[in-house]
Amino acid sequence: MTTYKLNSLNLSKLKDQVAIPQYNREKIKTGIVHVGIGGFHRAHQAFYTDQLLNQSVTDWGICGVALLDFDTAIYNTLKDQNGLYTLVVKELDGSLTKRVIGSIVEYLFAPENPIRVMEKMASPEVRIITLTITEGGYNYDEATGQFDFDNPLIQYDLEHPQAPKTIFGYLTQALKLRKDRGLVGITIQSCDNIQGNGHMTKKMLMSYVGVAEPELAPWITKNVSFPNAMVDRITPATAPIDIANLKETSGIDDAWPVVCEPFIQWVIEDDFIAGRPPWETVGVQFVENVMPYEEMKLSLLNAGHSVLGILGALMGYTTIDEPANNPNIREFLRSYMKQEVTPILKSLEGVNLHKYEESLLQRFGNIYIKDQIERICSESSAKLPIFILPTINAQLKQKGSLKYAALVIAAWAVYSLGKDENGNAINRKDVMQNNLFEKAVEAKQDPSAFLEIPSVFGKLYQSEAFVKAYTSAYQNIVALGVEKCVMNMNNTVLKKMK
Ligand code: CS2
Repeated sequence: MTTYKLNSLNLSKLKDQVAIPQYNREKIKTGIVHVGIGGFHRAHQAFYTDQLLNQSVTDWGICGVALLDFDTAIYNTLKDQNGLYTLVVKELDGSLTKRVIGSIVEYLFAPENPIRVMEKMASPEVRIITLTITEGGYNYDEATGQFDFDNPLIQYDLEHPQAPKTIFGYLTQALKLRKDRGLVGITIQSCDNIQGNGHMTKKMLMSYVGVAEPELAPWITKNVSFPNAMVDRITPATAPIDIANLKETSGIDDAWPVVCEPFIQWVIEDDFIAGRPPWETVGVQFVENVMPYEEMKLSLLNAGHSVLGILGALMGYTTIDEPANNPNIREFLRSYMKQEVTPILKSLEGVNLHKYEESLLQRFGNIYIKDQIERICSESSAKLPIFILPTINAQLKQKGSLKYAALVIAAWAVYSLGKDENGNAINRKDVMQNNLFEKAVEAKQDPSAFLEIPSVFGKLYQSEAFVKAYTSAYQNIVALGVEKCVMNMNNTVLKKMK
């Protein structure tokens, strides 16, 4: 099979192999600036938008911004491929559905030219700035509930407003330009896994603006909207084999295709001050209040991932389907969902929580996705306060069940020592890694020491009920190993049911 390098020039040559954009990309105007062009954005928002552009919509193309030095590789790839990439959906039966996505019509590398990025955000045709900057990117301090001004990058941005490093520096200067030029307002839309992600974005940005450009604050309040949204599509990191397979089976030489599951969902509050694309025509749900959807997704799907990831890593597994298809771990996760999570969720019209849980277990168990446990466990110090802590706090309030969540946190303490149960090193990636390791070492003498990280656990260490459940789980894991512990808990439930 002839192989073609993926770029605009070769696009039409690929049309017999794969679905390609049906629109003239040169005619598409940029209406959205998106910050953070990792796999998730390219499997989700860029895919929805590509479908939209196929329907003859022309003014909602995306300008993808790579914000961090670390993003050089993806930026260079997109530049090389004129913004094109292949989305490979791994279906439940193992077949692959491939499609070249064309909705990223421009791309910028912020460290190379910060002013261009601000100018783009401030250009009149841009009406939405969307973000996937990860949970940690919001600079929220769990301990104080406030914006973390001690972060050296924030200090840097305050001193270098024209060449910032964080999203807050960029947004502030771009909004200032819009105000000074008398332009219309704009929507800033988070696509990250955070409860109330729009509220969080607004709160954090306003804190920064309050110090950096206080006179801008009233303009933002009046002219910028921050809709909350729930986003969903499991998107593992692209593996070398995915790249090789694509070349072999379709003749597409794509340096960075994106692989993902078939499921996709985006639920958004319809609060776009300067207009929005008709995304509802391609399956996006617009609702008045997205909070219950977010809560459901974060505390069941994302938390479910962390449960499987942390327990799985300790057991020596490498991909999420492995613990998900281990009957003991699967049963444990099911119990966590049923006994600790769903009882605290608000009911949602048209959503059957039981079915939602079962569909998650099926998605996690998809053997073709091969979602990396390493990806799931990365940056847990930013994830667990969002995915699991609210469940624990709600259960504490109503003096309800805690033991499943406590076991997961205890497993995380053991995980943070860096070795699995077979003595093999665990590849960890977390900005707080050293701190976590130190506390994990202390926990060997006194398990509760691990809970004394206020920026992660808040005041949890003061809760007698939690500390008790957690300490007992910790001791059991050390004595018996994860699987036996989990089996014991599952058996207790079975006995009670009899
Ligand atoms: C995962 C998410 O990062 C994580 O821990 O749970 O990336 C998850 O795959 C997505 O939110 C799915 O929508």
